[in-house]
Amino acid sequence: MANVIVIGTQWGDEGKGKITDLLSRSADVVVRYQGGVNAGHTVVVGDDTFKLHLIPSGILYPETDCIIGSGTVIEPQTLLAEIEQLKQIGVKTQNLFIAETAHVTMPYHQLIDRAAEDRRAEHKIGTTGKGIGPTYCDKSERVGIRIVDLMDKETRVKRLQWAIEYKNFVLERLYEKEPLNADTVIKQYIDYAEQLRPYVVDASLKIDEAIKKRRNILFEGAQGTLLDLDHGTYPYVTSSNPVAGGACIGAGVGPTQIDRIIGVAKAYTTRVGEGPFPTELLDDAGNHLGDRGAEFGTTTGRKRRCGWFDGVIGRYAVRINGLDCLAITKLDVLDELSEIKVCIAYELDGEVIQDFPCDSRSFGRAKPIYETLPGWRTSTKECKQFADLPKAARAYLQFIADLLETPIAIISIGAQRGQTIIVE
Ligand code: 2SA
Ligand code: MG
Repeated sequence: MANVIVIGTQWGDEGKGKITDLLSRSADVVVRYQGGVNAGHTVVVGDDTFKLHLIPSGILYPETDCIIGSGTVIEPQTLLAEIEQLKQIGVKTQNLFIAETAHVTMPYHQLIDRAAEDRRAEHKIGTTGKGIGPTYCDKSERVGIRIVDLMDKETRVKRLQWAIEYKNFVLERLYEKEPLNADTVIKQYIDYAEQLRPYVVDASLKIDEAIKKRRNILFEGAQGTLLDLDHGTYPYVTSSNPVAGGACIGAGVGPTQIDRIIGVAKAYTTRVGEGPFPTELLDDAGNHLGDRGAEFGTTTGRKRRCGWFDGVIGRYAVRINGLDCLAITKLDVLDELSEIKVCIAYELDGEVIQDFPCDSRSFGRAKPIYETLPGWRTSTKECKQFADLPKAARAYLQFIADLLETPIAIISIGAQRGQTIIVE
């Protein structure tokens, strides 16, 4: 297994939770390296469904260390609720660790996130409203509160006081919103800090210790390649780096420590929030994918937009992340279709292009060029190995692998742990 990064190749919600859960079995350490409570992983174990936002799904394995790394942003109330939810079902959290250098999402971040979206009106991004962008903004502006700041009993009250005063100014003057009561927020965050204290570590050091002991480390990306701040469909992106390179920065490890990078792709495409989506289906076919795939956001419950698999995006994800192999999820959602389309190139202003256009305006004008493949119209849900899949399903997967010039290593055909095919 060695040190592996798992990332989303599309706009998030590719089913990374299930794939990381699977790989967590062979991992000794699982690390989240970016994002915050905007992420949502659904893991199904038997009759139990877990919805996790910050805690890596590896937490379900008691021997696995789970680290929330420096590049993440931590909203303490949600994190503590997740810890509580796990405790109630008997999952211990003594294997959870939080980076002291991670930034903290404060109540003003959520207020500003929503107020800014309102102010942007038709230019809105469609954020999750969880305060992610404003938390990362403060990090860049160097006015953020880090976990380590909350741990320091001598200075934290002053530090919080100053930050809240500063943000109250922004809330009142810029957004005409009510200011926050500093005392209430400080009291609340000191309480959170003391509850989180047992989990706080120097995360990069902890990961380095694991590397030196040759333990297997799994770096778990949240969101997806096209939501990357630098390489996604800017401005309709999140404020962190979900791409594989983000793992090194967010976890605090050097690139030489990474052995393998796995890209997770849905057998079709979904997107939540605003922004262009060339293969989007606004007809019955799109509704069919949404219904069969239960395409609603884990965090906000928003309906996801659905469309065909986009090979241009797929090839881009292979390049940007340096993918070694693919995990294709939700293949079973296509089971009833008589025909399935795959986008193999775009037509942009009369020209055929193979490469993803980095500029959102060009991307917005790109028209998909499709190859139509036959469907299989049988259930794949019970298949145990690649050879069990219907011929047309195998051909569909091979078509994607050829198009992306990347082998498929894992296929998922349902939410249960057992509904997974490892390609030999
Ligand atoms: P933000 O809140 O600043 O990160 O939003 C910016 C854009 O990033 C998108 N985004 C996501 N897209 C898909 N899944 C995400 N996570 C949740 C999930 C989403 C949910 O796993 O299901 O529950 O709605 C996620 N997080 C951020 C967002 O839609 C904006 O386009
Ligand atoms: Mg998700």
